[in-house]
Amino acid sequence: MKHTTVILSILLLITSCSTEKKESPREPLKIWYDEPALATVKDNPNGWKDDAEWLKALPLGNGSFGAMVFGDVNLERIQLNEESMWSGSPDDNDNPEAFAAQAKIRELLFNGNYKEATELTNSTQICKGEGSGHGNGAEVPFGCFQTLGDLWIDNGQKEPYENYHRELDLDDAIVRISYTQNGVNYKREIFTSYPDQVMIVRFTADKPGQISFNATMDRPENFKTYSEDEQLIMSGALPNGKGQDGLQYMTRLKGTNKKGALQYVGDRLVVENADEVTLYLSASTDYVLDPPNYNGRDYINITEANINKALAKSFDQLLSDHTQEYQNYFKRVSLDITPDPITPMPTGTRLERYKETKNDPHLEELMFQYGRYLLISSSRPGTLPANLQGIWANKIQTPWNGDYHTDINVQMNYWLAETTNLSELHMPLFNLITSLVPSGERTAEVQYHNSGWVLHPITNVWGYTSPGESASWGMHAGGGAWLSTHIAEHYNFSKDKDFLKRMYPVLKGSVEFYMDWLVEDPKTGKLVSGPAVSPENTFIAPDGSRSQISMGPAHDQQVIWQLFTDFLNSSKELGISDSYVQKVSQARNSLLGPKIGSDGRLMEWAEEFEEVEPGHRHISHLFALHPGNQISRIETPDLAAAAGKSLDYRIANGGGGTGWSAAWLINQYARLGNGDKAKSSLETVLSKSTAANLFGLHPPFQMDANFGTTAGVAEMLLQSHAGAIELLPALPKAWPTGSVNGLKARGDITVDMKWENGQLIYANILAPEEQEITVSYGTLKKTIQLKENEIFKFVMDNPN
Ligand code: FUC
Repeated sequence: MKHTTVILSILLLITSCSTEKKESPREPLKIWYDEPALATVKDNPNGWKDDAEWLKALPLGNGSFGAMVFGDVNLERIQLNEESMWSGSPDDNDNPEAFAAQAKIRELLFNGNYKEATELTNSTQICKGEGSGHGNGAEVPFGCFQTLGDLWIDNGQKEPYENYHRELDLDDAIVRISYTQNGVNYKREIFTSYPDQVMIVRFTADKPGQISFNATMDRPENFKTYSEDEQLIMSGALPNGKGQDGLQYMTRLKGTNKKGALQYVGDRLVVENADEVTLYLSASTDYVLDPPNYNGRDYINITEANINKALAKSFDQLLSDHTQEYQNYFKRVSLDITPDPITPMPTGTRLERYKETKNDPHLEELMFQYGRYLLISSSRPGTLPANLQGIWANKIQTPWNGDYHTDINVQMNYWLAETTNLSELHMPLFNLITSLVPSGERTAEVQYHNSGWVLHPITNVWGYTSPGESASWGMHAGGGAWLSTHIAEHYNFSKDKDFLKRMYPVLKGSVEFYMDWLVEDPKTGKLVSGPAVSPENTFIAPDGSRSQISMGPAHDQQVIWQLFTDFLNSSKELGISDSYVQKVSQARNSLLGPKIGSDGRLMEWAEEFEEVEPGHRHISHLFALHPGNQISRIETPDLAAAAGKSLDYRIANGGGGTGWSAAWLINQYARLGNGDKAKSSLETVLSKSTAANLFGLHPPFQMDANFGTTAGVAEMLLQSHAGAIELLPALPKAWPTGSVNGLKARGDITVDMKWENGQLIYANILAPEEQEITVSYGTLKKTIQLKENEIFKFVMDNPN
């Protein structure tokens, strides 16, 4: 923050510069190991089984291209991904029989006939066709995100090695490997460049003529590898799920050498006795996020042009362009939660030790920054959004098709985007949402005879918007509302009015669907959603049957409330106050709102049902607490207390166990101002749901836990959802001293903070535009006037 500073001292006047921020040298943000991930251990072909070695490999990515580097000495394996490597194709899964049964289902539900209503929902409301193939959709039209293949580099040696080190440096997004073999010190440096759209792999040695290897590329199916024009090419087509070829792809590999020989022989690149070798790899597909055909990218020429452009640059130039572009995102935020120096220890050992001690602030800092690293690596302007595995998948059948689950998972991927200062990286999600409108309109019309657009709990890159193939999880029409709330969040943080104008029709289209979808509960007169599930949870109905289907589950009610509220605020921002806005405002006021049950917990369903699984991983009825803002400890303390009881109860019953679920709890406890419980959920993520390479585990591997954890830590330190900017709202006792720079609050406000002995020392607050804001710290609340681009220094004097 290099701007003029305005200082306000709170409590006691202070002008001393002793509170000035001192830049202390930060610990290196490295994930490192003293042994390789073994490339010789084969992947389990079962997509649902994690591969322990793959989960030791180090991820690189430029938003669309991903690589997992094993760093094995004699056989290097770099597993490759391209974000659009999806089998399947666009398909019509909307069920024209659905509408006719809806009135009957609602009547049954209102009359308490859950068993019959559930049966009728199952037989009439689900999608037509095979849906997601029960999460195994590689061969059906839904399709599956899958591996691009592997680059294998075999040096033909068997001798022992020593001094082994491999690392991923989050500061520059480079993997470095070094070791000594036969008295030669070898090095590999690997990075994936966004500006140049290539992966670069450089091999060097400290003695001449020591680099020899055979390199090839393959994948489990649907490929051919050959050499052409002094390049190695792997290309093929994926099945479209209808018996034909679908997506086409190509990967090109080119090598350059200093001394020695380099040639292309059949499906191999052969290097002999070189001093240094650099490999350039570029991949693309014919996919375009453009319905209805989703194709037309000139992938053959694109890969060729990328390689040629990269060849024209020096290695140093490629490296510095990559580093600069990457650091422009990464360096915006720094976090330091301990004054203690780091004890050097390989990350795997550190993680194992954490499982015992639950105490390693450096690992927690690393995990926080890793989430940011992973978002930068899997989501950049112009790419597809990060999916269930970011962009990293090593199988043909990725769990749950590596799709976009819209009943928590893809939303969680983007919670950190705004708060951790990566707002531009949110854009791929909006491109996806916009692309879903045409098929979502068709689904709204065919399934429900409604206007607007709708989306259920899953989608893919082919515009899937129908319900899932089982009503128990698939009858969730709230996906569109939840996704649309991200539009307002992006605007709230960025204040980008052009964005809001552009996305307003999408937001309105979502509102239109729910305006038609809501019906009046004959007993209460309140507007309720249904037939609907509370994401993936099951209750015992009064008739003793087990069901997921009801009218007005809290989650739907809350996401719709949030959507309507966002729409009303957005309309105001854009100066729109027509009769439709009035109608939405009235509807919002008639919605069935959050209710507290007889046991003091926030109710998950409109009636007080017993849950089949009281520790269920989804905590969807607390959406209003986080990420929504209908409930807050300031505005609605009773509801917040009830939400707290629900959380505690879930945990007491074994909940919050899967990676993303525990990550959500960090955020929810942070919203409740309970830093110690938030920290305890962070401990759960790290000790139970984190792989050796710090990837989140459901299990299987799922990246939402990484993103949700980073968002949770940010939420512990800064909040702005309830009007005021809350400084250190949920600081745990375990982090008494620290600092954070570059976090974002709503209003395009950047905040740096420093604290000691658990007390805030100062906060530097900066906005690009003049505005009046309220800042709170504990019970202290101050209204302050921010001036354009001037740091407001909020100083606590003698906080103890
Ligand atoms: C939701 C969750 C599952 C899993 C899947 C990808 O269905 O209920 O736990 O995370 O998404």
